Amino acid sequence: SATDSQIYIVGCGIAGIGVAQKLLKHGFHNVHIIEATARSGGRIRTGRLGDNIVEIGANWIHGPSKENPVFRLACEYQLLDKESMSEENQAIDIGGHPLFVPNWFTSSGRKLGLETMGPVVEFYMKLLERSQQFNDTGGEPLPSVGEFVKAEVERLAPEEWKEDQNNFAVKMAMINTLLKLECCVSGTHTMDDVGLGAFGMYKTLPGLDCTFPGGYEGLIDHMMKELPKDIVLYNKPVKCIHWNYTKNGPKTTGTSFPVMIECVNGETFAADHVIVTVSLGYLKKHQSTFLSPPPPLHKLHSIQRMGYGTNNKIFLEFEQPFWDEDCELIYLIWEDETHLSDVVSNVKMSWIRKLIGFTVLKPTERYGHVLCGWIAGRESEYMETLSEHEVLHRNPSLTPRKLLRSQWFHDPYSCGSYTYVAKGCSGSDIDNLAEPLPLKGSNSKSLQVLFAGEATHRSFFSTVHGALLSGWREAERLISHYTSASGSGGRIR
Ligand code: 6YU
Repeated sequence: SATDSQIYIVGCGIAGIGVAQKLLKHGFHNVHIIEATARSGGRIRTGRLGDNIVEIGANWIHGPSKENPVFRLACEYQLLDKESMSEENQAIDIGGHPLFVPNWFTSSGRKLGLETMGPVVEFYMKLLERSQQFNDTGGEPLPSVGEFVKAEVERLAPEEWKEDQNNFAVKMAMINTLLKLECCVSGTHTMDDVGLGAFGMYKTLPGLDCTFPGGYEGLIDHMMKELPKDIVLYNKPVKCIHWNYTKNGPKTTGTSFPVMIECVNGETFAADHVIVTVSLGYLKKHQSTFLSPPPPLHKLHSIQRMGYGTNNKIFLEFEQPFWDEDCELIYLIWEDETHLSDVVSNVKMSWIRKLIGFTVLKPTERYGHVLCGWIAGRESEYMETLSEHEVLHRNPSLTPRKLLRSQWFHDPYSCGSYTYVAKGCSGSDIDNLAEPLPLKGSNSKSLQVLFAGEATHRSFFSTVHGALLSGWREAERLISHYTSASGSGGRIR
């Protein structure tokens, strides 16, 4: 029967776990997850810095409210604090922009006053909001968010800013920091690579972003406890998925499976359906070998065109804070950067200039004085290649006692951080990523390879809830395939 189908899920991140959860609930029992590494969770990863837990990967529940399945699960498992679960917190709707209390520091260590910064942030936020509005209207004036924002700053910067040349330079440097921050949010090298027309495709949910006091990985642990103990085959990187596979056809072994999974260690697994949840970065890097035969051209082109970049964190622990007690976000401004740009001209020499600043880990009673630095793009990828000592040394004015940084670009199974909609891309590229192989075919031969994962969600790409929903979506696709295929022998419990 249908529930006897051999199903393999490639990747044990939250998308893969979500697929398994739903399929098992519907009575499928031959379900396995093949995972390249020794752990579950993928880009959800909680680490340690001294006695503290820190998030190496995903940080927040974006939009923690009823509609968010990650929020619902986290509540069910009792992983959040009271405040995050309150109706009041769920109702706060600020379009995905957390209201952090900021401090502004220049690269020479000068602390800037709110009266200088406030109007600049307000001015910039309006431009960013306008950048998101072309998705509904079309007719965007420029190809990328970066080009649009920079052109509008040049065009609209208030006259009174220009009258005070000194402050004008600082204000332009501030816009650069805000653009670099947007690179971190979008997971891109430069906002010039992020498509203006599709920028508004990303949807936010109500609720003020919250964290997991005990670590994001607690969510994964709870979800894994609900799955059979031996469902995951760890340490088995998949090398190639052979679909439309005929070699083990009726004449050889009696049973024929349309898909054969080949692992790096030579092991093979025969399957009726495979759900691929590896990152878009991994698909890009291995596009010519991961699927055999290769996917149709429109799918391949979308894999190539869509954006996938790097956002890294650098955690620093200090004896004493240099920031205000109520400060939640420290911005760093490079005063001499008066030309509008979010990239560094000499990456090796000046990669540190891409660092936007730090979020402050709260509550202080738990964390002590720990900052989380944010850095995106190729500057961030270069930072990964340096030793911890070299990373620290680049910043002689700061003297932390401990350091820990993420290295997502060089992680061989993430190959970067998350997806963005690149210049020239649209929602149909995401649909192409999500399209199963083959789409049509005789019933037993369709839906051989399905695709889930963060990159395949049209409005919540780049998030944990997007990844989870994409996993559920592909499980549902298989379930309804069998439910509607009357006569093919399938009945779902
Ligand atoms: C969120 C947040 N957050 C920060 C950082 C990162 C990410 N995200 P997985 O990769 O998890 O799983 C795949 C598995 O497959 C994995 O285990 C592999 O080992 C395995 N695999 C690979 N190859 C294999 C092979 N060959 N064989 C076998 N197995 C293989 N999301 O909600 N809140 O705060 C952040 C953040 C530094 C790196 C994040 C955040 C993204 C999530 O972590 C990510 O989407 C999911 O975990 C992915 O799950 P998955 O299962 O799909 O893949 C306007 C506008 C702009 C749009 N962007 C704005 C939104 C902001 C997004 N922000 C994120 C920010 C942070 C800080």
